[in-house]
Amino acid sequence: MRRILVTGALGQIGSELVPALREHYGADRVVASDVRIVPHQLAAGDIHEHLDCTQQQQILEVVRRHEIGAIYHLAALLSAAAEEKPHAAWKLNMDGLYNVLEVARQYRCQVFFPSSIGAFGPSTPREHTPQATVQRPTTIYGVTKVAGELLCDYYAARFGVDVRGLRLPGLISYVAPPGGGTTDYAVEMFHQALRYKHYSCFLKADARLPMMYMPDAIRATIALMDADGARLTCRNAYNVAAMSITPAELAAQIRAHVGGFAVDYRVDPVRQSIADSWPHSLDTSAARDDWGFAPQFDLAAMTADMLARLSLRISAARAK
Ligand code: VAH
Repeated sequence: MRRILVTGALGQIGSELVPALREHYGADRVVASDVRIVPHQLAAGDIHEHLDCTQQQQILEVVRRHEIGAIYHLAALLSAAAEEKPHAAWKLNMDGLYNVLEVARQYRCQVFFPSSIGAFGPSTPREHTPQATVQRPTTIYGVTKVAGELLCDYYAARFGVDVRGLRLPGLISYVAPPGGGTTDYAVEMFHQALRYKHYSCFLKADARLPMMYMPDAIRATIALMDADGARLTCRNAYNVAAMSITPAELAAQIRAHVGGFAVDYRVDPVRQSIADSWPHSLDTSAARDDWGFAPQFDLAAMTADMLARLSLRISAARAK
């Protein structure tokens, strides 16, 4: 079997997807890459490449060197960061994807593309958002995600590239810190609850968004890529989510474990306006029907697991 390349491997998803892929397929089958410098704590035998996805030749060289057969393309600027640097976001999110698809076309690689609920906009039905519906996002992040979905559809139809993708909700993880997202409040809330029993939230208390625990997102990603391609009716952009929550609801769940946890709301108008343009909840029936999407963590289970694992990490860090 040819190897797997993960771009953006040091990001929030990559930090958990790379270990999961190494466990699933074998450590020597997975090449992690990022534009950031190689982490010094690499385990022996883990393969890591420095890779700027805006440079197609660099991707070509890595694919040839390691005989890559599948590319999980995670390198991108997230919603809030993208609004600060829209031109850089277009370059990385679009040129990067175009370069990956071009290399995949030439070397017959399978491709994973992470779309997002950001691909929807204020004119999209917000409750139980359908798989096929209006997509007029008002953020540059969303524009790159809709354009990305269409570019992936084109490469699949025109060139036969086996590209698949998920419209990911906000993801909550205990491994990597979030970076530049609108849904990052959910991760920050857990860290602040354990460290300070207080959090100042940058979204309104009732800002409802689709969310999912990272282990469920990793399982869904691998399940989609392993699925029988003939069953994929949506291919590049399956709606997936495990819950629809607000900051106030998450805070109440955390408070059941962390007595006295207090939250105040210091709304960031930019990230609140992004959240206001996104769905409240998604229809995930296509993913369930086509390839058996079945998240295992609801809000209560995620909260308990996050707090338990984060507590261990914080204690271990303090012991150093
Ligand atoms: C963001 N975490 O907030 C990402 C994600 C659905 C949100 O795309 O930008």
